[in-house]
Amino acid sequence: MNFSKEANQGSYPFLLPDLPYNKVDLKPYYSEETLDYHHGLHHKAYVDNLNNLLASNNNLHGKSLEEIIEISSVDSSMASIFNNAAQIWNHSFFWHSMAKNGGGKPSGKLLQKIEEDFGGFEKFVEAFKAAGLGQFGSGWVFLVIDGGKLKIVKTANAEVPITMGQVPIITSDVWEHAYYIDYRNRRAEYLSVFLSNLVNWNFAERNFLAHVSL
Ligand code: MN3
Repeated sequence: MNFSKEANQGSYPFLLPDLPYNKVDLKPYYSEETLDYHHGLHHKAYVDNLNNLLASNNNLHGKSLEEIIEISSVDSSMASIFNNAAQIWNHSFFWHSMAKNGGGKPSGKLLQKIEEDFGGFEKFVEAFKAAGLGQFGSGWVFLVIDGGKLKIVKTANAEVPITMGQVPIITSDVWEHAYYIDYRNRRAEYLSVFLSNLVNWNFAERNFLAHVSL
């Protein structure tokens, strides 16, 4: 998937990738303060933790982030490595899932496929919000391709759809740290604004077309 190159994730030691926009670009929907904490502290902590966990794990040096996620996802003794690696992947994917002047509707083949698989764009919007709101506790809501169909999946904690054979198209972070500074406990409002004003449909279209043209 070309997302790895875009996020420039490399291998051990992993670096905190830059945001794909300036920290003021998502205002007033997603504040600079939230990005300072969420990217500069939360995402960075996952990178530091993973590097510390891998320091004595020579056999994982040189592996890509996706390879580390795959290997650790099936070995319960590697749960800490999985959690931190998957959270790095999820956050990098999430930053790209938002854009300045985002929101609205996708176009072309992706819009057509959303209408086909959800029975209309508005039905997709409602289903995405309901899944994000219905995730009890921390987690993520994703639009994915699964077996040729677009689906909405919610994952708990660090879980990431790439370990389930699904192709992520877009995601929203529903951990409280993702929205508490700007929206307090109003997760529904955050999800609604995410879809109206933040979601990066250009990124979603690239992910969708890269997959369907294979
Ligand atoms: Mn987060």
